[in-house]
Amino acid sequence: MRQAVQLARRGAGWVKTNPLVGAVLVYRGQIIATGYHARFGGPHAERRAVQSALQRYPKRIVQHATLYVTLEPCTHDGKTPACTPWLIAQGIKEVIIGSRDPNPLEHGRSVRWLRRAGLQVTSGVAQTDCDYLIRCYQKWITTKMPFVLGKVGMSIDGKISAPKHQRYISNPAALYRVHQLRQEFDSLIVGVNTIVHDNPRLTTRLSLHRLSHPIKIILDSYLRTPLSSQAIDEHTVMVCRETASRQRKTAFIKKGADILELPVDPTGGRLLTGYMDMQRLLQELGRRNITSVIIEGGANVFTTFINNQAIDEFYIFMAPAIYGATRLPFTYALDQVVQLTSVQVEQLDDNILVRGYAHYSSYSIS
Ligand code: AOF
Ligand code: ZN
Repeated sequence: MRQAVQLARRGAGWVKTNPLVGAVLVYRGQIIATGYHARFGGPHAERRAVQSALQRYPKRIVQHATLYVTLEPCTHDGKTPACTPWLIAQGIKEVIIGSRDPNPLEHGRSVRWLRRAGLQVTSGVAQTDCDYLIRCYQKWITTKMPFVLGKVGMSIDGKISAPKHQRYISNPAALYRVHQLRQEFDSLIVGVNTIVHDNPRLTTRLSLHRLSHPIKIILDSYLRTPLSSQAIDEHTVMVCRETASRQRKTAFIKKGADILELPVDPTGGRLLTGYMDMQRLLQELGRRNITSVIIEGGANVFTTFINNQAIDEFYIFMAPAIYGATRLPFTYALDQVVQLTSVQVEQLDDNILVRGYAHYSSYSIS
């Protein structure tokens, strides 16, 4: 199953809004075929694995092999015909499943169907890894809002802006990891201040290909972003208030960028990003088939999203440096306390990555 998870990752950047899925076919302890979902609208992982085995082995062997698949096979016809009846028709006898499909059209249906047809089915194998693989898909298919990952590069004392002479806080190993994340995610969000101060390109610098460019979303209530910023192109969405200048809106449209206007948050002054409504933003992004987003900062954006309980997972990269009080902190005053769970700690040369799911509770002074 672990091998199937690794295979599934190869679909990253290619399959949205579908899940990443991998499959492995094992006969007498040997892997005889593998498959993964490689492209949106393309054949599913389990079908590719079984088809590739059928091309090379007698049907009898394939039928007595065990199919490992990270996600339960589908039962409905979508862009491709349903896999469950096809697997039954091929005479497969044993299926081992990682995750249940969170798609409301599925969710356990195939397990019941396969069992009724006499197949031996085990589910929940390596489920933590398989669930992690589909966390973005899971959020989007059940809420129609994107999965939100907060990516923070900080010093040991929690500062996210480096002193002038230093270009990057994080080391090359950590930066590589960030570019891998950008390859996997549909979009990223930054605040206008980050654009003004750092003028980042916000591209994935791995020479990996993907089906479509990651969408760069810039939160900029009054469209203060300089038109010459490197991040502005036809893959950029400028998020602003309805009241932002019409002239500026037109200028960004001429540069190929999209404009997304947001109303003011009804809860009022809690929000720092020009009082724009972040829940509305996520709903709007979900409606545009964006299943995942990385929040890249800065402090205003992190604070706003945390106070809205809107970050699902944190990736916090810590560099061995102490910058002191004159540098920008990761957050301003919070009215939520964040606790990370399912925490993983990784050492990346001299940097440390701490990652985990976010759980929120109100800040109360007692
Ligand atoms: C995938 N890849 O390997 C598996 C999926 O429109 P379709 O035919 O591609 O169906 C998409 C649905 O199929 C998806 O939402 C999920 O419920 C199920 N399983 N999807 O893209 C796969 N096994
Ligand atoms: Zn399928």
